Amino acid sequence: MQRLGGLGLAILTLVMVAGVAAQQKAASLRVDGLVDKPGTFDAKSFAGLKRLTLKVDDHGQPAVYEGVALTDVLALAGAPVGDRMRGAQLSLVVVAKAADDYVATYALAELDSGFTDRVVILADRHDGKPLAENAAPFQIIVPGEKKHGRWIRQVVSLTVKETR
Ligand SMILES: Nc1nc2c(c(=O)[nH]1)N[C@H]1C(S)=C(S)[C@@H](COP(=O)(O)O)O[C@H]1N2
Ligand SMILES: [Mo]
Repeated sequence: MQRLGGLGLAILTLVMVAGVAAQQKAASLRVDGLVDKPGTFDAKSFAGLKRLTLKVDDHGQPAVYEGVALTDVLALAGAPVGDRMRGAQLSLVVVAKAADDYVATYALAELDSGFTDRVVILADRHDGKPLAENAAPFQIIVPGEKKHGRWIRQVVSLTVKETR
């Protein structure tokens, strides 16, 4: 009986370790496509990026989202942002895909601080807490839009693509 209990505890521990590993695996974001340094990034990769706080309207309620600028994440992967955002780069789009295969797209130019003051963020916190399970590990927040269809939850990848 006691041996069985020990075995049970061992299995439970294994399951928990596997669960944590799966969560850590899920907490990463693939950035690829037309970028110089495609890769898989996680919270640690973003540690050096400037943290931003956005106060937005969420279904008529004030909400606070915290994270990093989406362009900073794209820059980590060598996407053509900042000074490189001109001419031919204006035909590029960012395709964000979620764990449930939901997809939203953004023109690279509409994310760029040279074109707009609107800052789109990759959020990891909401109202001072980690994102809810159906949004974690990352949700894109686009301030100033009447519909929130592009507030894509559980983002797993960002792919820079050509539209020409
Ligand atoms: N991953 C994922 N993100 C998503 C969606 C979805 O189906 N899957 N729906 C979008 C749509 S259409 C809207 S209006 C908002 C709704 O978010 P809410 O349910 O948190 O209000 O999430 C957006 N983000
Ligand atoms: Mo929606």
